[in-house]
Amino acid sequence: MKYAFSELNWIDAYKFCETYNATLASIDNEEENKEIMKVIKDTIPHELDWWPVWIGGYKYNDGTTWRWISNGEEIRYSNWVSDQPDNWNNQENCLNTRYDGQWNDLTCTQTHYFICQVNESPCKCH
Ligand SMILES: [Ca+2]
Repeated sequence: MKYAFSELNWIDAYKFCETYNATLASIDNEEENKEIMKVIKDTIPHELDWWPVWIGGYKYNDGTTWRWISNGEEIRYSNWVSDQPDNWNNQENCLNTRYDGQWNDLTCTQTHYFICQVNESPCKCH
């Protein structure tokens, strides 16, 4: 299950999700990307197609690898805008998606809507 919430910076959005035993949403395939687009369309007020929405991707310390905060795994499926990620001003380390389902890297301190993901299973039994 995925839910959208109001505007926070990336790390505060992550902490907010955690207080509900959730995490910032991850996207592993096109189907899940469409699911996130639907959550955005259904729940987040928007005026422009590029309205950013935080999801759970972040750039790892090596400066190039992107990972999901939900499980620490490297991002495999991606749907970047054609000229992204551009690491604009050398400070864009957090992942957002948009109304049109395309991704961009942005500065983590920006405040945006965000999407929490509640895991189906109550425990990760490993
Ligand atoms: Ca960017």
